[in-house]
Parts: sequence; structure tokens; C-alpha cells
Amino acid sequence: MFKKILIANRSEIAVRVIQACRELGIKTVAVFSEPDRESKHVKMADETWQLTGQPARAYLDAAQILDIAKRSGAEAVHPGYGFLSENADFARECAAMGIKFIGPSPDVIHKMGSKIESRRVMDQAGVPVVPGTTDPVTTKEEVLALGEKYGYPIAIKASAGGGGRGLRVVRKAEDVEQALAGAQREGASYFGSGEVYVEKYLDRPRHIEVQILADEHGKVLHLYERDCSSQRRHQKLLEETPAAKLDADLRKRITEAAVKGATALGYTSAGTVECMVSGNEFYFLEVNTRIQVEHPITEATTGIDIVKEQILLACGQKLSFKQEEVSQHGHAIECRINAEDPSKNFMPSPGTLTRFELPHHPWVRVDTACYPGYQILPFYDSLLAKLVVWGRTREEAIQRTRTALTHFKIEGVATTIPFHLALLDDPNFQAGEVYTTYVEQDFMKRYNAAARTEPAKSAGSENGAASMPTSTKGSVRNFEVDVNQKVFKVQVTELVEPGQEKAAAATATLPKRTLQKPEKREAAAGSGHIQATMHGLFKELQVELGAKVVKGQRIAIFEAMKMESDITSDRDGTVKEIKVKAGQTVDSGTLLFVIGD
Ligand code: MV4
Repeated sequence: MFKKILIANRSEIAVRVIQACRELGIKTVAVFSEPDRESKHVKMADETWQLTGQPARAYLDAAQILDIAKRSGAEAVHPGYGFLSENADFARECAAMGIKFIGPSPDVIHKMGSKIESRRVMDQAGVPVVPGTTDPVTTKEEVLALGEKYGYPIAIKASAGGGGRGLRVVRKAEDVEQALAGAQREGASYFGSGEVYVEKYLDRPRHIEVQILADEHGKVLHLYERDCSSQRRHQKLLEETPAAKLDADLRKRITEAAVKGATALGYTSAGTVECMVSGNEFYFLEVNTRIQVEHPITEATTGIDIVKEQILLACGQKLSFKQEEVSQHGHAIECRINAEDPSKNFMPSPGTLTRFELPHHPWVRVDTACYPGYQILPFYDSLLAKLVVWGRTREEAIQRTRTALTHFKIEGVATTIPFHLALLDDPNFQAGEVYTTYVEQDFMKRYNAAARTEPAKSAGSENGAASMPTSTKGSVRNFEVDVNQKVFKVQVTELVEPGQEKAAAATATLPKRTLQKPEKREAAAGSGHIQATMHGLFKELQVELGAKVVKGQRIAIFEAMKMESDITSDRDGTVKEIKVKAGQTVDSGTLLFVIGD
């Protein structure tokens, strides 16, 4: 058994790994960035080492983390999720230094990073893959031929892609050229590879994934599936297990295929095989070679501590139980509580937690690193807590999740709790009729309409509006923020006066114009000439040419400085011209729309 493990991560997952280590009698080494110095994982670990450099890059600094691992005498590194968790080079460097990377082999991580390669492996193992190519495509002519062969819509995907980046859906032959170029460009700029392939595009699939455990002695077993269809912009918001409306036969086929695929791959450690389910068919999507955010719902229904098993497997131990000994009991739901405002397009809401009270019920688990007074930092993802609720049936789990959400008291920042309450109340969700685009294309329309008519408490929750901080210390902190390879110096001043709108006011040494709020300019204009107010990505068109719009209506989604914002019409009228295409990067001042009579 390992004596000491370094946790190369932060927040709730670092806390979760430390808990598993404690249970196993393993000493823990925490690393932390400067602004994370008050974090719970730092308070809990046996040993702590501060990372130097910018907060946004600290947990990605492989050389520094490995140096600390060596100096602290850690025998293994647990990467958690995100950061270095699926970085094959990091896993290789660990091995070269005689430190065990808690995850599968570098070769497997590398292979699964290529979607073409993983499709090929699964296809050869007899796991169903979506009809399409297992070789890269490069020309428009090839794609057009595939469109003919499979019928539109088709998906063009970057082989190195992930999280929806480098994915283009093509609905007609005329759009092939631009989509191909777009997928290639995104693959190259985000992942360093413009290699793309083509699949038949499935409309409204469900996202079902299978949890795998594999030892280093050739034994692979599964811990059943999770349904992660409730998501928005590729960010999962709610997961459950077992999947609703998955019949026993399909469940058996998917879980067996996942074990077969993982075996063929030579997989070791904990992992996830992602699939899409459409009707009574399923198709392999990708393999995630890390512990996942949503692992606790599987723990709740199988009783197996996945993180503990993952550590034991990394030690070279054999799986101590058989497939027949793994059973699913009851139903579990996880809500990802983010510091985001669901009524404002899930805008991140950093700030200080002036109130943070957990629900306490016998069937509730909360994984979090937050506490009252904790400051949510803008450098990292906005996950505040994972609420995991168990019930004997899906209905009971839904009811109990509602209760737990209303007893979860968070003030100081906006949270996704009102969204979760509304989703649990949704008849389609209750009927188990949720697919991957359901939340963003269907549910959010009703949610936003309800939020507009109930401005004070969006979607009827007492946790709805961001609450005001009651008291804050007057202090100034300096950060360096890394945005698209540019470093900005940012000074954060905590406000002394209560009743202010934000707990902290930030001023950055940026050119003034980039700090101007888009709403202000638009309110002044009213000309119907809608321009970009910042350099950024014109992400998504929300209206068609000729559509009637009203003043204030969202007509597009824009992304700048890693944050999304709405582009709204400044007048009532008709969309006369759309000057740019979705996926295009534009400069500040670029004309986007002309709204006329
Ligand atoms: C698809 C698809 C439909 N058909 N491929 C999105 C991210 C990437 N991991 C794969 N994705 C999809 N691939 C074909 N051939 C629909 C999606 C998809 C999706 C998949 C899983 C979870 C959420 C999703 C949300 C939108 C689209």
C-alpha cells in the first residue's frame, strides 16, 4: 500500500481523495495556488505545498507538481478530474520518476485522446460505433460522399476534440465546406490537431455512460450506468442512476459492451465508457480515463467506494469482488450546484459565500470544499457542491432531491439551485424523457420565460436571487489572470459597505473599451445596428433572417474572456441582415446584425 499520495487538484475532488486516503491510512500531500491558500483541501491534508505562478496555470504545472511529489516523498499522484488527469505526457513523466499515476497507462490515455483511434479500437472489439469513418477525412468531396452515403444530418468531429469543441453538425450538402473548415480550425486551435472524421448525426440521443473498474491483472467489471443527458453547452447539470427508461436488455448490452471494449483496450483503473442511446440502439462515444464528477451516484447505488478502489487498483491489487457481487440498489440523483445565474444564461457569479448551510438528511451526501466566508475564485470552474440524493425509487429520489435543495442555503452568489428545482418539477424530466439537447433547446425556453415573470425569485425558489453580502472585510488582493495566453493584472477590492451588489469589485489593467458593459452601449444606440463590443467568438445565432424581434431580445450568444454573454436587439423590428456566421471570431466594433422595420 502507498504511504503517501500527492493530490494534484483542488476543491471538492481533492477533499474527496483526501477522505479516501484517510480511510486507507495513507498520508496526503496537497498543492495549492496562492488564492487557494484558505481552501478546505489545504486544511485537510497532512502536508501542503504552495505552487508558484499564475493561479489559472498552477494546477497544470506538471514539472512543479512532480518536483513537489519527489521532494515530499509521495509514491503516487492522484490527478482528480480536469487539469492533468487526462494528460498522457504527465502520466509518462510520473512513471519516469518512479511515481505512480493513479489512472490508466499513458498509452491508454493517449489512445483515448484520439477519438478516431478509440472508435477504431471499439469497432474492432465489436462495440457498436455510430455509422461513419474510422479514418480521418480531409476534403470536402470525401465529406459530401459520406453525406450521400449516410444521409444528412452528419457530424464532422475533431479527432482530438472534446466537450463539444470541434463538433459541427451539417444538415445539407451546401454547408459541408464551411463546417469542415470550422471543425478543422477548432481542432487545430484548441487541441493542436486539425484531424477530423465524420459520423451520422443522431438527433436527440441520450447520454449514457458506464462506470468501469479494471485491475492490472486483466479483470474488468462495470458498476452499471449513469444518465447524464441533462446538460447545457456540454456542461452536465444533473446526473442519475439507473438511467430512466432503459430496459433491462439494453442495460445488459451496454454494460457488457463497455466491459468488452475496456478489456480490448487493456484498460486499468477506474474509467467511464460514454455512449449515446437512440431508441433501442446504443453507440460508443468516447472513453474518459479519469474519475468523474458524477461518480458519487454510482457509489450511492452500488455501495462501492470508487476512489478507494481506484487507489487500491493503482497499488496493483486485484479487484476484491466479482461482477455478480455488484448490484444496483435504489436510485440516485446528483445536482451540480454551480455559482452561476441560471436566469442570466448561466453567467458565472463569483463572490463570497455569506451563508452556506448544507441540507442534513439521512439519504443526502454533499461533496463540497465550500464553507461560510469562502470566496469563489474566478480562475476555476464554478462548481460549489455536488448534492447527491438516494431514494428507493426514482420518484422518491426526485422528491428527496427537491427537499434537500430547499434546505441548501447559499447566499452571496447566485446558484443553479432554482434551475435544479425547476427541472425536477418538469413533467418531461419526471417522465424520464430527457435527451442531450433537451435542457438547452426546450426546457430553458420555458425556464427563462418563467424567470422573466418572476424576477425576484427566479423559477420560484427561495434560493433564487443572489443575496447581498452582509459584511465584508476591506482588503485588497492582487492576482494575475491568464486569458487566452495573455496575462492581466487584476486587483480585487472587497467592499466594506453592506448592501452592495457584489462582494468584490474588480478592476483590471485592460484597455477601457474591453471593460465596457455591452448593455450600456446597446441601450444608448437603438439604431438597429448591432455591433460586437469586445473581441470574441460569435458563438451561436438565436434568430433567423427575417425574424421579428423585440428590444432586449437575445439574438445571439457571444463568448469573450471565457465567458458567455447575450447579444440583444436594441429595438423592435425585423432581422434584415446577419453579418457574421456562428463560430466566427470578430473584433470589437464589428457589425453583427441590422435590425430594421
Ligand atoms: C454526437 C451527437 C449526435 N450524433 N455524435 C457532443 C460532444 C462530443 N463528446 C460528442 N457529442 C455529440 N456527438 C453524433 N454522431 C450528439 C452529441 C452531443 C452530446 C453528446 C453527449 C452529451 C451531450 C451532448 C450534447 C449535444 C450533442
